[in-house]
Amino acid sequence: MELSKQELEYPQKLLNYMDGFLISKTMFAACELGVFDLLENEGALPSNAVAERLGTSTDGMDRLLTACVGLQLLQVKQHQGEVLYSNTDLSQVYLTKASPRTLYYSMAYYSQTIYHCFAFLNDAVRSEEEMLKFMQLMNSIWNICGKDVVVAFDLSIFTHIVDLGGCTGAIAKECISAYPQSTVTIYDLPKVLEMARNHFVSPHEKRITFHEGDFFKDPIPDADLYILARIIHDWTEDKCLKLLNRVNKTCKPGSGVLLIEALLNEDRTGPVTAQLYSLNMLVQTEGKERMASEYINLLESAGFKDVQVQRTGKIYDVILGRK
Ligand code: ASE
Repeated sequence: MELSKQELEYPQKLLNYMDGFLISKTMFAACELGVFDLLENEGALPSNAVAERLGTSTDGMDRLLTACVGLQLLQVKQHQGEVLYSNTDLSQVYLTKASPRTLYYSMAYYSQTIYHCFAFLNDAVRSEEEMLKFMQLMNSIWNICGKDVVVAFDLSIFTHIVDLGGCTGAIAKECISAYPQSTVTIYDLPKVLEMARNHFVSPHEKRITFHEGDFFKDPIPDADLYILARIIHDWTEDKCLKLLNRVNKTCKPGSGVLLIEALLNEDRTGPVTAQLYSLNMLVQTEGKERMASEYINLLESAGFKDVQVQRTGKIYDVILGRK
């Protein structure tokens, strides 16, 4: 596209884009402070009256109202030496809460939610790098707790293990090191396994294999033990049951399922780490941390029996069920 000399000398469009968020935030502030609602109910008012009614500073409100005039969200008129502000037709119809055509709630959602999410836009766009950082986080805790969770029960009777949502293979490596007879398949989404192969699992590791799939829809390969490490805590009750039922269907009698999770105490007293992680699950996922009794119920509802719980004293504990 041809750019005029004028546009190149004075990049108006870029300046408008640069100020775009100042404009949004000004409109959101006026909405949320209740400027348009007040002027709708009271008619034209001077800025000090608006400030007083809305409990703001007079100087701040005067600047906000003036900016709204510039944005054509308010109009201004002089009356007996007083400067009076009132709504424009546009703000009356769309920015007052009570209007049948109101956009007030869109403005509030943008201001309170989307605006804050956009603070992380750069990271979201760099998604590959972000995913690697997340996988490194997922991997690193097993340096501390990995050994404990795989030896909490004697798993030597299970020779072929499938780690559902096995991610970087950290648990798979712990299993083959603790159980010399075992082989482990890391089951995860294709893009996760690509990262696992490129950054985490050596191709010389012949006892570890990969299986691409979505554990909610794709076939689950045969095994005598299924491990779900920090998987159940990501999901709602419905999805946990769906997943555990799928695992149960694939299991042969005698096969096992091992959940690795940060257990909450039954009496709600702690551990504080698990309580804090549960808040993080609220922020980052659909799930939550659960008590041992809740995991036992989930496993039994999905058809597992002989469910046993073993606490490790570290962050992550283990629950073993059998078909
Ligand atoms: C998940 C585990 C984690 C999903 C998102 C997550 C962790 C952080 N974000 O399955 C690891 C646990 N740590 C915390 C703070 O929750």
